[in-house]
Amino acid sequence: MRAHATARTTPREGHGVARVRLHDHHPAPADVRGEVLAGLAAPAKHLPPKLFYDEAGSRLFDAITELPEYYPTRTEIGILQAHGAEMAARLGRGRVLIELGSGSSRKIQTLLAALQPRVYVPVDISREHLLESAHALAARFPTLEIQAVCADYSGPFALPLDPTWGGLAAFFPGSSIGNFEPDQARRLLGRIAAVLGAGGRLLIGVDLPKDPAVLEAAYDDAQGVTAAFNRNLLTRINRELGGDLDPQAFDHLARFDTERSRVEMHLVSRLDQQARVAGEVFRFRRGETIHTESSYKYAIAAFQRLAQAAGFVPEQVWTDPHQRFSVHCLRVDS
Ligand code: AVI
Repeated sequence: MRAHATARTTPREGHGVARVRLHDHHPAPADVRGEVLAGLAAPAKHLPPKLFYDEAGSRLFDAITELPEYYPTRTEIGILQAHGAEMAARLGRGRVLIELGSGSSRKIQTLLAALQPRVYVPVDISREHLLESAHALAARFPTLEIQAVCADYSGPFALPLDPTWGGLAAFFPGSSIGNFEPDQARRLLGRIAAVLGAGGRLLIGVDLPKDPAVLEAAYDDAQGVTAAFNRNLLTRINRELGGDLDPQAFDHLARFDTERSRVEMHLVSRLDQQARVAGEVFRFRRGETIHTESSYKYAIAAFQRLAQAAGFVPEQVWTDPHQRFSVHCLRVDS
């Protein structure tokens, strides 16, 4: 992240006075080439899951959240709707609400209605996505002050916070924390705690471990949308790095590793083959896999231990009636 962020208000026709201010930290573009070449050259091949989200991948992910098998999104929304008032009481109304990753508009709208914050600070790496959702919310909540921050929250980040705004609360939905390795997750939670300061609160959605058949279906749906999402990684690499990987020569695989409590997604080579990426040749044996994503599932006590190691005190946790998903309220220890 560059030292100096630029700030500007972003007027939009038809929305009256814009209440959206953009703070652009100009997040460095990912070193796609370096990460892909290193991942494909490793003895256990792997690719970084953040590469899923190009335009086509983001559209496929939106479609995943609507699938009958993919329970997390609708379950988390149900929890927010059922317990919004209690969450607002914990987090405090009329405060500053930071959202990490400006993702599902249904989730944030439910929370904004319950919390009625005085300032909303969405943080997202994609400038277009950030502004699009900020302006949509500005139209829906015309009195809300929106300070949108374009930054990569998975690394060190600072926010444009005015001390007169009072207490801070953050929202990190979708079990996105599960896509980080536990060590990285602890470090990320530690950075969030540092941004919030003593007494600040974090509301975080965390997927729970469950029957492996339910988990594996959620990541390998009958319509093949998740398989397309997984293979799109290869299409993106071909386009951006100049490659001739054949996405159809790889099978989509999702499996739950009970010991590590994580769903792993892989692309499995259907045959002995080789492909060229950015001028380098890579060989794949039949059955060899490229590990593309881990999605950790944390039991309530396990997640609370992780949060405590990062400087939080667990305050409350809400789940759905089937114990599929959890939403934790954590307070930064003083
Ligand atoms: C974004 N993230 C929390 C999703 C998950 O469930 O781990 C990504 C995903 N991968 C396949 N389906 C959804």
